Order: sequence, then C-alpha cells, then structure tokens
Amino acid sequence: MITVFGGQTSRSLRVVWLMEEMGLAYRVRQVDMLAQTPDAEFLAVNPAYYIPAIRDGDVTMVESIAIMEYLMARHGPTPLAPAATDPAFPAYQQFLHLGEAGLATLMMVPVVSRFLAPEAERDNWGARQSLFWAEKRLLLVKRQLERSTWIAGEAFTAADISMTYALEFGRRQGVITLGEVETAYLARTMGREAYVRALANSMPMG
Ligand SMILES: N[C@@H](CCC(=O)N[C@@H](CS)C(=O)NCC(=O)O)C(=O)O
Repeated sequence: MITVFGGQTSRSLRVVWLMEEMGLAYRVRQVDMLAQTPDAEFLAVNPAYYIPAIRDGDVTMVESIAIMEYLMARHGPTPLAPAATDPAFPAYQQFLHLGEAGLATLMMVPVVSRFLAPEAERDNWGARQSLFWAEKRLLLVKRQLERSTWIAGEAFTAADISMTYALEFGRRQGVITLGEVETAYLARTMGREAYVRALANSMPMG
C-alpha cells in the first residue's frame, strides 16, 4: 500500500489523482503544514518538510512530478504516460514539467507574498516578475488547448494532471485569470470521476 503525505489543496492531489486514474491502492496521510508543532513522522520522511511525499515499501520520494513519473514507471504501464515513440510524447514531456517548473512554482511567489509577507513587502518586484513569467508561459497552454482536447493531444495523460493543478491553483488564489479555452479545459479535467474521488479521498477526516 502506497502512503501519500499531503493535504486536499496541495500538490499531493496530483499524486492521488494519478493513483485513482491508475487504480492503485493507497492511503492519504494528512500533514498540517500550518500546525505550530512539526509532525515528527513526516519530518523523518522529508527533512525539508514540504508536501507531497510518498512511501512505497522501502522507497520514499518527494516532488509531485517526479513521484508521478516513478509511479507510472514502476506500477505501469499506463496510457497516462505516452511512449517515447508516440507523436504525443514531446508535448507530454513539455507540459508535464511546465505545469510545475514553469507555472505552479512561479505562481507560488506572488501567492505567498500576497498572503504571508509583511504588509510593506506584499507588492514586491520579485513577486510581480514571477507572475509576469508565469503569465507568459500560459500563452503556451492557451495555444496548445486551441489545437487539442487535452494538453498533449487527443488522449488524457499525466501532463493534464500536472497542468490542472497549476491552473486551478492560480485561479483559486486569484493571481491569474483564465480565458474561455482554459476554463473549458479545467471543466473537462476536473469533471473526471478519478479527480472527484481523489478530492474526496484527500479530505481531512473529522
Ligand atoms: N516542486 C514541489 C513543490 C512542493 C510545494 O511547494 N509544496 C507546498 C504545498 S503544495 C509546501 O509544502 N510548501 C511548504 C514548503 O515548501 O515549505 C512539488 O511539485 O512537489
């Protein structure tokens, strides 16, 4: 049984959603990142103390995209990861990583600045620039979604899981405004049964 350390609105949703799509057995171990006292069990899993992390037998891993790649490689094969020979493969690779490295990571800076920085430092150059870079990268997403149903072509893949988290995070936090194409795309991805189950299973109990 695979253990996912995470929480409902965190990037652990990517991992849980992927496992729902693949039909893998897992449990979600909630980590409250806002708790005053560090969670000792989780600290031993990830001394850098961020979510998500997984434990799969002797394996412990962090980084949501790397975890998805690991799960698909070790517990696949799965159509969620197109083969290198598949014409969809280059777009798949690009958007799988763009969802985190090019979007969610960059949007994190304006989001945390807005909510966590001291009042006088909320509107700062770094946060504005980071958002500007993310907005530029969104042009790639828009162009692709004007061409195809899913982000890597005509089949749903793990790149859609990566991308959905990034777009939904930016929209929920109010740092980006999505156009019609991206909004319709999110309705498609978030309407999947596996997504709905992943969300429910990521909810803290009680
Ligand atoms: N690139 C990492 C980012 C992980 C990340 O930023 N996680 C957030 C929650 S979604 C977190 O735990 N932040 C607290 C911290 O980094 O200290 C991934 O994709 O897993």
